[in-house]
Amino acid sequence: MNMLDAEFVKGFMRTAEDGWLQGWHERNGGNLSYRVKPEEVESVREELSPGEWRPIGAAVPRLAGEYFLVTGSGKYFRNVTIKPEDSFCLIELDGEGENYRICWGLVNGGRPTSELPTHLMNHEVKLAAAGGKHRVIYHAHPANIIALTFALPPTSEAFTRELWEMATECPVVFPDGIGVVPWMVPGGREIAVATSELMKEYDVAVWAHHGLFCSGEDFDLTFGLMHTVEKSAEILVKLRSMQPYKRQTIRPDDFRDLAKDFKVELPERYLYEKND
Ligand code: 2HA
Ligand code: ZN
Repeated sequence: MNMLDAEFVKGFMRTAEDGWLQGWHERNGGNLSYRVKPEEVESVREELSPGEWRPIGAAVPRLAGEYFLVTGSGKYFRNVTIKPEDSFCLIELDGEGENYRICWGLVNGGRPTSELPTHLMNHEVKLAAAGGKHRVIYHAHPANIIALTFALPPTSEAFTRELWEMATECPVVFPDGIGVVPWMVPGGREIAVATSELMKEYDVAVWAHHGLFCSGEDFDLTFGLMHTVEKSAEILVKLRSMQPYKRQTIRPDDFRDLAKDFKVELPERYLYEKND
């Protein structure tokens, strides 16, 4: 099958396009990866022509032999549907999970995203932590959540509780809450380790003054998670732009009622008493 006709490739491109249309991907901002299913790899096998092995920059032994679709370093989400072969690639990992090779795409040269270590370390954590169901890691630069990293305490408790309060669906969509990585230099192993540690507990991690990482089972769920978090952040920014206080809000006991009816577990550490 032609790569661009494969459903998993179409889903990848639509996600990138949707993120672009949301305004989350200025210039080359953001990156996306998808852990390809074995039968999906087989369906495009005749399209693949493996290149040279290159170091990942991190060791991900549990992902040995896996294939990933990933956006290219320096490439624009804007161009993913316009020139797909130039904008992303399919990579294969070696038997140690230390090297990758490009099997399709990036026809004009280049490398997978600069955040490849974070993507792969997150995939490795999720393979263990979420019963192997998570396949998508998505990084974007949504303006409202970034704005909040200058205003809220950089803690999981503050971000989770404030965003839960802004939209009733939030605790149902991300009941485990949100992790927060303090400002760090992006693109390397250190931020990858910090993010993947948080991904053991959360499906969402904020990078202070930078953006957001989301993990999910498929493109719809992962994009939907990013969208829900950013929408909630937008409401909080709007509220704080109107007035510094909340006249009324969703209270801890309201969340407990919600948890019962929607059959989700909401950790008590987010349901602390406060005055706004
Ligand atoms: O430019 O978003 O974090 C891609 C990025 C780096
Ligand atoms: Zn970024």
